[in-house]
Amino acid sequence: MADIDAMIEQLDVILKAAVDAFAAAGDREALQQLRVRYLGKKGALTEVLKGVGKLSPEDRPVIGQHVNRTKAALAESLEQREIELAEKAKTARIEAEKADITLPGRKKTGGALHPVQLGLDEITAVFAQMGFVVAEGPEIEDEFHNFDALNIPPEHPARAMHDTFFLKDLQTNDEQPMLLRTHTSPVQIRAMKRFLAEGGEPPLAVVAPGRVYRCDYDVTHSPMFHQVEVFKVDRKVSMAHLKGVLKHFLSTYFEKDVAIRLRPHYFPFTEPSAEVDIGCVFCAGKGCRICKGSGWIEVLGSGMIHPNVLKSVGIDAQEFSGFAFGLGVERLVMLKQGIPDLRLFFENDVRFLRRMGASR
Ligand code: 2NL
Repeated sequence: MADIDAMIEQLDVILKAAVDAFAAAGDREALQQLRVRYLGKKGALTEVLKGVGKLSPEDRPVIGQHVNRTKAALAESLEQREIELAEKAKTARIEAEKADITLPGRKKTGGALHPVQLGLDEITAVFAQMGFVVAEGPEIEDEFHNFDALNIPPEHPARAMHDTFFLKDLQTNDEQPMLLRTHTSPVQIRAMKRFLAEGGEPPLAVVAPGRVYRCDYDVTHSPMFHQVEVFKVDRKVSMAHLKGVLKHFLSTYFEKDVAIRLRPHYFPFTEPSAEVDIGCVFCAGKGCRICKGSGWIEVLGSGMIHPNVLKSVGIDAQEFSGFAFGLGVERLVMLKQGIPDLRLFFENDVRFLRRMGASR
């Protein structure tokens, strides 16, 4: 005969061990395994029930009651722990997803225009406001538009001086060498030709901004830089018109009344030609390191369009005349913004670009 007291004690031991194990279970999976171990078909309680057959008939209902009570206690304890663990998991999830709403926001850094692009736009706008039509053209050019039409014949020393990048694998049908334009003058030539082809008659006033290329690279030269060229053709256009436009442009761009002077010079495409100086914007003409003590700073080249240039596009040089000038954008931006070194424009140091660029 099995001992009923021993069985009751065994049930108590199982209950106590189970309650301890439930408390130690760290998550739902662990608890599920314990449920199988204690309450499952092959669990600890089932094991005890197997011994019931060995009891006397009068003891059997007694132990049955005990087993049922233990089972209920186990289920109760298990359910309690399940609730606890669910609560714990929820708290952990909230903790993990917690956002610190007191943190400062991340500032978005917007883009900015490159200072050279900004200068190009500003300069172009001054002329556009005066009524000059904005024209653009190809950066890959032929010798006719870059040189011949500008009174620079094949053996002219100015060709060599332009340090041209030739594209030897790119030739037009008539075997003209192709090149990267060395100035924006070909845009002007194309603009004049198109205007006349469309039946236009002077006056014609054009501003041509854009990238140009010269095989030249040192402290003051970059192989790619920017130019703005301007011309006006009409009857009776004179140096006086040139000087008036220059004075208005330079005073507007530098945002003050700048003095200007014209010095005789030579360009193949203008006659007469003049280099243009402004009164030094750093020392107001007193003489400083920037203007090398002269009080003047050279800013651009200009002149009256050479009759050969007018002829090359089919304009009667007896009836019409024109002024033209060209300027380097990098140089003008450096003077206006006090930028000491050309290379800063091309290094793309983001600190320089943020400081000098214009946010849009
Ligand atoms: C300089 C000098 C210059 C021109 C450009 C020009 C254009 C045509 C006809 C005649 Cl279509 N001239 N352009 C004239 C004089 C000077 O540029 O040193 N630029 C940076």
